[in-house]
Parts: sequence; C-alpha cells; structure tokens
Amino acid sequence: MSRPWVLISGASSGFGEATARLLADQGWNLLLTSRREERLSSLAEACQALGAEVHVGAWDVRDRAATNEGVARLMEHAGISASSHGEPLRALVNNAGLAVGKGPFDEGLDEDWDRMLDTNVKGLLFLARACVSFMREGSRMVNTGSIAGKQVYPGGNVYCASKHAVDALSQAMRIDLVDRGIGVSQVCPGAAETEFSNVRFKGDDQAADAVYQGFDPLVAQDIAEAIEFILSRPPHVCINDLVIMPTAQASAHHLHRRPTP
Ligand code: NDP
Ligand code: 8X3
Repeated sequence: MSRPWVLISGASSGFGEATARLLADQGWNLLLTSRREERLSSLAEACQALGAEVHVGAWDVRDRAATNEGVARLMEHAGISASSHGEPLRALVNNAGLAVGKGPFDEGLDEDWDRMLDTNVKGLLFLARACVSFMREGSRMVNTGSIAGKQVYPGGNVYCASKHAVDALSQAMRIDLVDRGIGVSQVCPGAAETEFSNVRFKGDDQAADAVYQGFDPLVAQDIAEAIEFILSRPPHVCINDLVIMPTAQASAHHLHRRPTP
C-alpha cells in the first residue's frame, strides 16, 4: 500500500517539526510548509532518510493568494488532485501559529494583534479551505489550539482570543465536514518548551527561558505523539479534542514550580 500524504504547517520548528519526523518514521509522505525555507529543506532531507517522499513550500499563511498557490503546487508535486480518483490528502496538521507580546490589552500594539489574529485565525482558515478540496472520506484535520483557547490568563488577551477562535472553528469545521466523512480534531497543549516563548518575547531569550524554569514543561515530541495517535485511530473514531498539560500545570492559572535552592 502507498504511504498516505499529510500536509503540516509550522513545520520549521517545535510541534510541526517533531510531527514531521515522527510521521515520516511511521510511514507517511510529507508536504511541509512554513516561512523559513532552509529549515524545511534540511528537515525534508532528514525525513527522506526515514523513507518518506517529501515536498516543501515556503509561504506566509497570512497571505491568502500565496496559501492557495502554495497548496496547489504541493498537491501537484504529490500527484494529488481534487477529483475523486487517486490518492487524496489524507491529513492536514494545521499548526502554524504564534503569540506576540504579553501584557494588558490597553498597552497592546496593533502590529502584534494583527500578527496573532491574521496567523492563528485567518491563516488557519485559509489553509484549511485550500486543503479541503483535496481531502476525501477518511481524511482528517488536526488543528493546534491551546489551553489558551480554553481559559484566559493575565496578559494573554488577544492570543487567548485567537485560540478561543481556533476552538470554535474546530467545532464548526467538524460540523461542516461531517457529511463528507472528514474528521476534525483539536490538540490543546499547555506550556511546551519550543521557540514559542522566544517569539512571544521578541528574542528576549532570558524572558523565554524563565517561562519554563522550576518545572518540567511539555516538549515537542509529546505533542507529535498525540497527533500521531489521532491520525492512527481507525476510520470510525475521531478524537475531537485533546487537552495536554505538563503534570506540574493544573490549569492556565496553576503552575507548581520547584522552590529555587
Ligand atoms: P514554534 O515557534 O516552535 O513554531 C511555530 C511554527 O509556526 C514555526 O514553524 C513557524 O515557522 C510557523 N509560523 C508562524 N507564523 C507563520 C506564518 N505567518 N506563516 C507560516 N508559518 C508560520 O512554536 P510551537 O511549535 O510551540 O507552536 C506551534 C503551534 O502550537 C502554534 O499554533 C502555537 O500557538 C501552539 N501552541 C504552543 C504552545 C507552547 O507552549 N509552545 C502551547 C499551545 C499551543 P516560520 O517562522 O518558519 O514561518
Ligand atoms: C501556549 C500556551 O499557556 O502560553 O499556547 O498560552 S500558553
């Protein structure tokens, strides 16, 4: 049997990169996207060494036309057509996203709000819409939400709103796609040490490191394994929603840090 195709966004780092490596190892072929092309190319080489056919495309998911063109190009490389014949796109891991800044909303910057809302909400929608016509009965979509899409915390305002939108859209997409036999899942991680906080604090690595001090955060592999679990369920099973937290984090508001010696 031929290897199924998955498209992963946000594949240059963190959850997306770990998911690409794991799925390549588990027998998938990969379509990888993010903005940083060099990273995608070296990841592609590593995944090809695991036996996967891999195609990469670099674009910004905030750009609707670039997203439509990029998806069409990747599908062409993979030999996936929108017709009901041949291999479909078996899965979309709709994962690209970011937080920018943390503080009271009335001190928020327009540019930061635009980046979060345009990437996390509209970018997720653009990519999902572009991919759905290449999916068929049995295909699956996994959206990366967050604990920030379930609870709101101080300074999280616009990022939390964007992830609450992902929570709503994941439910709505599941309803809209149910009669086409396409399952929609959401994965909602708590604190995970990736490049997320380096981006949020705009390159202030000390501030980013401080987020994860005194407890064991999730790592990208934890989320990759959850996504692989979702994608490997039998066709009649859809994992709708998975909230995954570090054991030391009981909620967005309860984090147990070890006392400093
Ligand atoms: P990383 O910063 O490590 O990865 C983010 C990925 O998103 C990168 O590959 C980045 O690629 C891509 N990306 C960001 N903006 C764009 C854009 N405009 N166009 C295309 N790609 C983009 O963070 P994570 O792996 O942690 O984050 C992945 C997802 O998980 C995000 O949606 C995040 O909100 C969510 N999340 C993260 C948590 C955490 O604690 N780490 C917890 C809960 C959810 P590039 O820069 O090359 O474009
Ligand atoms: C990332 C996790 O708690 O920083 O979505 O919002 S959190």
